Amino acid sequence: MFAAMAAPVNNPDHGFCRDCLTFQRGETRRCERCGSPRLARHPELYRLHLAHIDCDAFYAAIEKRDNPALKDRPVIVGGGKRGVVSTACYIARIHGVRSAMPMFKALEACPEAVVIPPDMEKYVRVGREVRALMQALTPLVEPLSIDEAFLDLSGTERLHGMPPAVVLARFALTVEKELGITVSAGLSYCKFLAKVASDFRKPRGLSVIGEAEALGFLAEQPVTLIWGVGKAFAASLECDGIRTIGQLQRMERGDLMRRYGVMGDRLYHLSRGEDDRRVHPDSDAKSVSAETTFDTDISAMAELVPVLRALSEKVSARLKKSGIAGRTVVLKLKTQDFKLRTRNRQLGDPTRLADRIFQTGLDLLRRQADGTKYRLLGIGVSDLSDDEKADPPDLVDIQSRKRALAEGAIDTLRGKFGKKAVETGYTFGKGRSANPPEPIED
Ligand code: DCP
Ligand code: MG
Repeated sequence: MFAAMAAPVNNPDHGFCRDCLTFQRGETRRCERCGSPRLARHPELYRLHLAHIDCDAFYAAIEKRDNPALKDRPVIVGGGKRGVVSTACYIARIHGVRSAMPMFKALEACPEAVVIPPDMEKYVRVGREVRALMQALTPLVEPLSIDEAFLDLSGTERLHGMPPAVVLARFALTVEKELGITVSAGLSYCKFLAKVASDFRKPRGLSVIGEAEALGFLAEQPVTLIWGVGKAFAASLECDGIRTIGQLQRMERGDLMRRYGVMGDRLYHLSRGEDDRRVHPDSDAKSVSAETTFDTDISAMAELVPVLRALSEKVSARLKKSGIAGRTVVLKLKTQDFKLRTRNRQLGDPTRLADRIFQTGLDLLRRQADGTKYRLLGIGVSDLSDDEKADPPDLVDIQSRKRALAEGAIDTLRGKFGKKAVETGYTFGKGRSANPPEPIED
């Protein structure tokens, strides 16, 4: 195995085999150990850490796995109400079948194709299994759709005993063995190029775009490669005589921004291979929340408040860990007779602070504390975004500014000495209710 071998160096000759994961010393075209031609070689192979993984012909691959008689036949998944192709296997693609094509056209192109109606429940289940395997590699997994995700593998080399490139190749083998489908992966230094790379040699591809080659590689590509440049925008660029990314590289930022606004800024940076977007785990979540069901129903504020505080802290910890924030605070209550009450409040800015979530929730809770007995209490935030614009200093409310500072200090202490190191006045000494049972989180 890889771990047992000499540490790889950044030498273009020192690749590894994608089938047996053996480190290659020479420049042979086939693996020195197993003879496989699937060798990964690149000058920056062992330096890059940002990956994008995308399953190959996802729905069709699952159908083939579940019915081996379809293995060598062209398979189209689709039909149903919309009458279009969801996806086609790579054999059907040779005949020209593509996603989103009307089914009658697809069958004109490939009359011998086997058409299978989609089984979404099954695809969602397999999508989750793929994701679970990704999450075993790093907590920094940002799903983009049912079959693809970004992974930030920086700092995982010690954990896995091998560099990210080899971790990716091993992951592809594991998915094939355990789930019976194949994936393609792209490895680079930023999201934009990792995603471009994963699409490069599908199916079963592993492609690398290094920093040194980024500019040259991009210069040759059409503008449509840039994330956000669809058909309509490409047409307006074409009107201005711009077809390749190379042309964008020669333009000034101010000029691009004057012509295309915010998009001009994106064109400027991405055309130069500059993309500092981080990998945000779970950013597809619509909300982050925590809730708890009481052993016995509760109506008294004095008992509800510490639970609300503890739950707010859980929500906040999750937001902070994921680098996201929410703009709407949602309070959830279930009455003794199982009636659900949810109350929302939108804030001026997104928040990730336990105290703001708690104070807002508290205000909402007070209005519901009318003697009704509750069996469940939950708090959460929705309207999620990046945490960049979260919690700007409040120039008017000095108290809230002080509390935000205190929370920063508490976070630091908990980071150093563990979660229980600091308890706030709301939860301190409240025993069981200060630590509600493991909350259910969205
Ligand atoms: N999908 C769909 N309609 C589309 C595009 C995709 O229903 N217009 C579904 C079917 C695909 C799945 O989403 O299997 C994943 O989308 P991809 O774009 O990743 O396509 P595939 O995985 O099928 O193929 P590829 O090998 O190109 O990734
Ligand atoms: Mg796919």
